[in-house]
Amino acid sequence: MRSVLASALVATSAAALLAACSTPAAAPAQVYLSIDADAVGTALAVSARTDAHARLLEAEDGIAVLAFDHEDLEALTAAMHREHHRCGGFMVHDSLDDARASFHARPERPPLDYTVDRAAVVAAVLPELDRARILGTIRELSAMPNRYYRSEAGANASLWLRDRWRSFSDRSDVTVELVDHGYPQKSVILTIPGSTRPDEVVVLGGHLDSINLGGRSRPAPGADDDASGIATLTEVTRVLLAKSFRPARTIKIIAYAAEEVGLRGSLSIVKELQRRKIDVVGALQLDMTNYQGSDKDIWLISDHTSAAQNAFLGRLIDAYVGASWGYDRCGYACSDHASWHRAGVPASMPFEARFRDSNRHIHTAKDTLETSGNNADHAIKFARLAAAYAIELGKGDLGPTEAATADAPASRHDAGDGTGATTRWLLLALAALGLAVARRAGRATA
Ligand code: IPO
Ligand code: ZN
Repeated sequence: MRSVLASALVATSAAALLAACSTPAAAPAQVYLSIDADAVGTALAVSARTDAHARLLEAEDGIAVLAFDHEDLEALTAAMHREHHRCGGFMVHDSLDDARASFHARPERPPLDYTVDRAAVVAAVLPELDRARILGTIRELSAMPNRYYRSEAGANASLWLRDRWRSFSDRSDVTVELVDHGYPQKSVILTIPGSTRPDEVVVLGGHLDSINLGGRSRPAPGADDDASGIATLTEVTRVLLAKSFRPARTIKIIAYAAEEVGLRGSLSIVKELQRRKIDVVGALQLDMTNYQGSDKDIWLISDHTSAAQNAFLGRLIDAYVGASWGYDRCGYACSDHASWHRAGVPASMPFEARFRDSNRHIHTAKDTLETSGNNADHAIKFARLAAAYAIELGKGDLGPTEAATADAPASRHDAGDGTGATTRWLLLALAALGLAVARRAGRATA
């Protein structure tokens, strides 16, 4: 069924298409794009501005595949935004076969049972989530000059995040690794292995990179897009580890590189996990959590996601988050959930606003904490949801809490359970007794 090619051609500027089709082989740094067929003209026009000349190769079921120069990717992101009011809207692949696989998402794996039966664990974790820490992390990430996937600052952001995540636990079973994709920025993956079902993996992710569509050298604070998602995940991870969470299933927290230029980091991670035949049972994407633009709080993206898992998220919001929610759509390849969905993994994306009300400063120097309200009052709702998702899909329990071992102030914890305080009083009393006995003994010998 290659007939959609015809509609793609209609939607395409004939001149750009002719120019593109008559050019010889593309430049060496060629990648393959999958893109909504109605945006083919945009991609070809972008490419025609440079000498790189893209070629439309195939189209099927509303998706087109093009050969494209990777130097033109930022310009394509900008053009998709300008002409189609889409953020992203295309995937970048290394091979034609990978690109072709985008014509149809793989059928979704058999649905899970999605039980909600970990209320006690969720109740112990949620009160520890701290909006001030989310705010602090957004502040730190957005203070970097940019987190562009090909810049030194973007590479440093990966190291910074790895170190932050590593600082949350000295458990030997918890690992934090960098994933090298062949460009400066690395993805970061923290893994908490499952206790009883380690072969089933639950993924929570967001993207680490940022972009300024006005040019690579301009500031790209990306406070909302997507420091907010990374900061939300970071706080959830901190609390799960502080509470010694021992999931039954394996949990992976992932900060993807290079989302803004065709979901490149997530596509390569999904491909690698598929190659290793790893059974990912669910993926949650947090891309923009801190700008409240609409009447309802949380918007579940209904296209290119899992209806069954979305319904589960709705139940989690009602049971644990106490926020209002609705459904909205965001189009082809709008964030990293699409990489999972394409592979047949149930994927969801809870979003900060309706698409039409979402933060209009993203991809500019104005995507700052100031333009998203200077607080983390919206992001905290997504932290509650993500923690509930990790617990109710990961299952498992809390281990013995080493409450006072970490850097946390001991007094706060003692106030809660009283055992630390009691021990200290006992020791003090014993010391006093010992002192008195020693004095008396001293006097006796004098
Ligand atoms: C985005 C995501 C969902 C919706 I609805 C609207 C906008 C932005 C996202 N695609 C992006 O730029 N991520 O980097
Ligand atoms: Zn973005």
